[in-house]
Amino acid sequence: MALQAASLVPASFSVPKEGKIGVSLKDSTLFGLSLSEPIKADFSSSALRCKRESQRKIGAVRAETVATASPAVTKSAPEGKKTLRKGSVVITGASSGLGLATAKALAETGKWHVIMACRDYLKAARAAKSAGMAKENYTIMHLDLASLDSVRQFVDNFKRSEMPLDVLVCNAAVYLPTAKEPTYTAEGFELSVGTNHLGHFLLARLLLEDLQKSDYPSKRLIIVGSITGNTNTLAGNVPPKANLGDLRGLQGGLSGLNSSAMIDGGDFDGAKAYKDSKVCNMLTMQEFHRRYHEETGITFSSLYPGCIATTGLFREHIPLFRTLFPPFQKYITKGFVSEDEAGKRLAQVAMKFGHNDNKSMKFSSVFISHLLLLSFTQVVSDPSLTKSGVYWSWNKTSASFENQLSQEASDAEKARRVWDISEKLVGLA
Ligand code: NDP
Ligand code: PMR
Repeated sequence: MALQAASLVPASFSVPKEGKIGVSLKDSTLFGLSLSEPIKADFSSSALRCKRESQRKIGAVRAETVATASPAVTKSAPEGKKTLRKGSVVITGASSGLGLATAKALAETGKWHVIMACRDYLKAARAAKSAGMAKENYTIMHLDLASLDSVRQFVDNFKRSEMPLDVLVCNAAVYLPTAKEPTYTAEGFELSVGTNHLGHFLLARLLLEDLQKSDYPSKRLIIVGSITGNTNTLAGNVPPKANLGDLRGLQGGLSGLNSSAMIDGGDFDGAKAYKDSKVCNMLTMQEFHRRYHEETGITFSSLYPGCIATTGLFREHIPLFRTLFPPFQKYITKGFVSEDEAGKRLAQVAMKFGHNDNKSMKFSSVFISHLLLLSFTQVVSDPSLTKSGVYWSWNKTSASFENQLSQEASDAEKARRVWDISEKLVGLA
């Protein structure tokens, strides 16, 4: 009940309290590495690719929320100077890790209002406070991706709030590498794929029309992917490898009853289920692009932000893993990236022209010369980040580049089938 009561409350209403190559990763295994097996050693290149509220409360939200449904660009008299309203971005799983860091990075610009779509209201409120986010820059709304009812409720609440939607970031995820048996979402889907893929699939589909309505200079749908779902990399070759097979498990509803809990129909493996879910995330982004980019002008992107080895994603892993994983990624693979840096990367993908959205309207010669200079130093986000249908990664100097997806993660026919089956599972078809 507390969550429901808090689900639509803007920040100002909150009560702030503040591989193994060849062996399974379960139990006592650490990095899943069996030294007897050869590793496809391309370290250098892989690092590179490497909830309802009364109308009264809704009225209060309208009154308190900075991001309103006013036109994106307004002329303020008397100078007739053009001003851009705040962008409005929904970020799932913004209560920790990458989602929180991204929310912080966007809120700090003063140009974005962040809707933190989180399952734990108090955790999100404390996180935003300790990140130093100013109350006028965010709203917390309840969303539990492991329940399709909750997803629908969130969408309903969001629409009632009449906030615009300019960017949707599908970031939340669970990773259950030590689970021996599958656990399930409210509707009975295996939890990792149910949360990471199916919850986001329904959310993105239901919010597509809101994105389409946006008059903001950039409207975007971003789905966080990962290197570990891409078998064209060393990291993606650490077993268990992602593999959606012929989708028989997904087709069967991932219920573990009459069908397998795994997409490919195999035995349950929590680490593989996560990696499979990431493949679904990356396929979904591309299928959105193929179906809707031209018609809607929405930019669809996925990304691998780097290995953020310190986040809560690894909370279910054995303690020794959690101790050794950050130094392993820092000093051995050199794929490590801090939460702050990863947040800036994702924020870059969310913002059209990075730090210079508003300035880009002023075509002074000073600005142009600065832009030319800065573009060489990557301080200005890469304008190519505006391209749709791309899986972004960053190199060691933190420059973004368009990365190659694995064969399976770029299989258009598989993407179409995952879309069609997912539609049925979430009740859209
Ligand atoms: P965290 O565990 O820190 O963040 C995950 C977020 O998802 C948390 O806010 C969590 O909420 C939320 N979440 C989990 N389940 C649900 C649910 N049912 N409904 C709503 N929210 C939920 O991990 P990261 O920040 O590392 O992960 C963020 C994204 O980055 C994921 O998509 C992950 O796959 C991706 N990624 C991470 C990498 C890494 O190295 N860490 C590398 C590549 C990709 P709560 O706080 O309540 O638990
Ligand atoms: Mg990996 C360049 C090498 C590289 C990179 C960038 C990652 C990222 N990993 C690399 C290599 C290796 N890892 C190697 C050689 C091993 C065997 C020793 C290894 C092992 C390993 C394990 C056991 N790595 C892991 C795990 C996990 O449990 C993490 C995982 O798969 O989560 C799904 C993980 C990760 N390695 C990464 C990244 C980014 C992760 C976790 C996050 C994710 O994909 O979302």
